[in-house]
Amino acid sequence: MARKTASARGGNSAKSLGLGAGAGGETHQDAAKAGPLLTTNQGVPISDNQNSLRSGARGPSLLEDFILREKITHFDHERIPERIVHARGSGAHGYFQPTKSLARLTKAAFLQDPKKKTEIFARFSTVAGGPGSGDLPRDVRGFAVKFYTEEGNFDLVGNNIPVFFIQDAIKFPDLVHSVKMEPDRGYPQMASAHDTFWDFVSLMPESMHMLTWVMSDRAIPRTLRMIEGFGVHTFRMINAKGQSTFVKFHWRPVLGAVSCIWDEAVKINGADSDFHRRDLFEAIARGDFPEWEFCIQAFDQKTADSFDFDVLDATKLIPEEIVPLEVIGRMVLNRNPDNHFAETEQAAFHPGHVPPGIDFTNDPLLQGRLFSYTDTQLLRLGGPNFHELEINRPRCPMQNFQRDGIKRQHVPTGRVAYEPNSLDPAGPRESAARGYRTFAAQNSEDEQGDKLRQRSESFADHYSQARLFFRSMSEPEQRHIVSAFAFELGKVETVAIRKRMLGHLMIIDEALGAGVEAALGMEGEADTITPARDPIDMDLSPTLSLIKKAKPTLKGRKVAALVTDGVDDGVLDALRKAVEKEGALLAIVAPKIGGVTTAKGKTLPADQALSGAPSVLFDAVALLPSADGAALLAKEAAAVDWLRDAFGHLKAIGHVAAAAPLFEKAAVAPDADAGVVALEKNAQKFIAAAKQHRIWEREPPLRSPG
Ligand code: HDE
Repeated sequence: MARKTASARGGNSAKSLGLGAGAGGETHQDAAKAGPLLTTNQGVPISDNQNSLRSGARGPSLLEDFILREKITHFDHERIPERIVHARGSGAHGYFQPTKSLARLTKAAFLQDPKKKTEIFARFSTVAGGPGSGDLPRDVRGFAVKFYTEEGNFDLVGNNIPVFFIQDAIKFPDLVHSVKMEPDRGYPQMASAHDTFWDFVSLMPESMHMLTWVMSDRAIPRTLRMIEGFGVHTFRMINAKGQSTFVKFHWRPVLGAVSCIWDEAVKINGADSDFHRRDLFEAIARGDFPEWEFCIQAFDQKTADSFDFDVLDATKLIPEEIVPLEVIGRMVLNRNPDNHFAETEQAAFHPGHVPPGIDFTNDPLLQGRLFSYTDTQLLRLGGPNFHELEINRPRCPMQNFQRDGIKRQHVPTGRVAYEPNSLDPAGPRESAARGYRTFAAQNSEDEQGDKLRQRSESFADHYSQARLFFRSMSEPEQRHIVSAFAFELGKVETVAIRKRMLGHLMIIDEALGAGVEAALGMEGEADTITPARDPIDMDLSPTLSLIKKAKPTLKGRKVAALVTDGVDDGVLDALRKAVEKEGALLAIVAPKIGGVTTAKGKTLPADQALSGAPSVLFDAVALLPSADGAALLAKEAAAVDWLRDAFGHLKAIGHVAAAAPLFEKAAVAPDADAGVVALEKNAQKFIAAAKQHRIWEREPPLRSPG
């Protein structure tokens, strides 16, 4: 006997129960009847988007259902191949504006007029993990910016670290294979702390400089709004007279560059693996637009020749103390993507996208990249017409005689698809005056050598700049580098690899090598390694240290107040005012998302519930429970951890006297140090401590390296 459907039986459908549409319970959900017509991709109106075509209500589905097949087929093809590196990325739109005309160095049109704004799209990424991986692994961050200039797109595809692991592009697949998940076991997904990575780099002394950076706090940024960016390679700028100047590109975050503590990063990955992406999106959505200064280090051939290193070697930087940064513009990110896939995922960057006035050097890593990026887009975006996707489309006129190819959008008219031609006099023509002209390098020896596979001797010093970086760090930063090496090497199972790495670290700096040996419990076990060239002691570069150059500020930061019923209105208001005056946000964290009732009986909504908002998500914290509330919180592990972690992560902690039971339970003294501040009388003292970002003096007794 055929069974009846619920509605046919007059059963419990929404309508029969008198419920409004969308209230649930119906067999056919339709929340609203109004709105534009739902159609297939062919524009055919759809009558039912809930039930596939069946032979009888409980019968087999029919192959004939072209609506079902189209919908599922499209769904099955929703993913495109992920980027082999930098797969996890977050993007934003914005603009670039020069601070002055740079005509003396370059003819690039977008750098001539300080009044002119150029549209840009930026994408920040991690390198090793897949698109769904967490935001806080220890990893390099990609910093790619597409400038839609009036003379074509300029892609500056850089990183948040100014040097790279390898000197020659031919090693890149090996480097990436070594850091990605090990092929037999499929893990780790986004971590360098495993044997294959350290095996490879320990056999690759040129990676030592970059390794000291990756083991530094730079590799665990607090937010994407607070990272520096670097073009890495030496590029050229070419002016209207055809003169070339070498340049290194830098991005400097206006909010300052800030990093996490490693334990904090580990916990953020669990508490909110989208922490960076969410932070960027929310900041832009609330009008708190991230901004960077665009800077260059400009220098001539003579200066380049005076260095102890080669400017074509991407494992080297030029200390700012030798060639200072010149601010040439600013970038503001002021618009979130409308669609993550269409924009951030489909964005196709390429270091070879340069307008007239910007040119390359012979850096062998850069030269290899010039090949790779088009090739990768052909695969990812399915053919040669990826430049027609909205996010990649130049905003200036684009016209040529290239034709056809898969997924062509543009419909060219006319019979002429070649040049020179006389049949289409109005068609596009080359221009010797305005067209891109490659700089004819004057140093002809470099350009006319024998064919050979050989690296220049000038690339042979692998340790001096690693030493420069380590020794230029502040004491806490040095401690963190030692800890990071110890953590990573501690995860390496093969003892010989650990010993080999220790050998390199000893050459970089004996204190570094000995510190890591001690932290691993491997004193005296470093291999003896003989460098190809002995390192030299360069003059220290304090500007390499994030802590030394950090300015006290709370701007753009997030402070959390943990409140309970009975929270003191006066203390909370004073705190809120003080925090907002600094350009920071105050988030209310309460035991329940429904909020609390203040001492004066006001309803205070919560921004987040305690269980979902551990203190790792905030830059500074305040504990404002009532006496009853504190007694309850002292029994909540999440509240005790909140305080303990904030203390362990060296954050400023404000509190009221009533919070005492919680402090006792967390074993934190309410006057432990200058960063633990009573709020009742003095919100300003707390603000001053929070502006330091971390209370560094607190760390040594709390945490030993390793
Ligand atoms: Fe990349 N890199 N890379 N890279 N890279 C890619 O291009 C490659 C290198 C960087 O947000 C890929 O579209 C080679 C240095 C960023 O979409 C690929 C070599 C630097 C991004 C590729 C390098 C970078 C990429 C993967 C050695 C810092 C993300 C997907 C010669 C200056 C861009 C893609 C985005 C992406 C190749 C080395 C930065 C495969 C062969 C050095 C920020 O083409």
